[in-house]
Amino acid sequence: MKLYWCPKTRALRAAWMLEELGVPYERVLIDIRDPVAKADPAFRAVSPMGKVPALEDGAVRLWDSGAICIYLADRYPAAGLAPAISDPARGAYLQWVLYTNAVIEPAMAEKFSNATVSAGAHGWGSYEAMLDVLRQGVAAGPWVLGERFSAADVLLGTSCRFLIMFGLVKDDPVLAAYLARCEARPAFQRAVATDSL
Ligand SMILES: N[C@@H](CCC(=O)N[C@@H](CS)C(=O)NCC(=O)O)C(=O)O
Repeated sequence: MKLYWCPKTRALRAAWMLEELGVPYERVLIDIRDPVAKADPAFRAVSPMGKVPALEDGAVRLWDSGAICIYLADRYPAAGLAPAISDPARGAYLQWVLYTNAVIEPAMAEKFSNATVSAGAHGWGSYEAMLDVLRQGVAAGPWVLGERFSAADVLLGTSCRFLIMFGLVKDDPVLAAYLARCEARPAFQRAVATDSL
């Protein structure tokens, strides 16, 4: 597998996921701030919008952090990072594994841009609703599915990291404690240790 990545980006999600799985992969650095690097044809064949992370696994090509985490969890079921399709926990898993890119990300964009939103019409509701539901989801812990760590935590954990790092969330004991649990995982630490040029 080839992971197209760039430090200090959403590619951290895919790197953490791969470290959790402990499977071999090759990293291909794409400096997304460099238009020449971004135009690399091999990269654009995997990531048509020129975004990282992107993953190539044989004939499979994916270029969204959520899709990559879902794909990898299902591709390596022995690691237990996704409940099986027949498992009742699959419902909650799907809900949360999609929450980052379907709800948190657009809500963060709303906040950053001071956009006026219609909570009923916009799919993510509102920034405040997004945070309330996220807090409810991770409060009991240790993970969003309870005792079971999953790919959903890779996405939610990195989202909490970005929310806190960008200063959108301050003095939030629930989210801070959840992030601390994520940061204590050796796979997370390996991914962060290599998240530089
Ligand atoms: N929905 C995508 C978003 C990916 C994305 O926007 N990545 C940023 C870096 S964090 C990027 O590659 N930006 C470069 C660009 O758009 O030019 C995902 O979750 O992977």
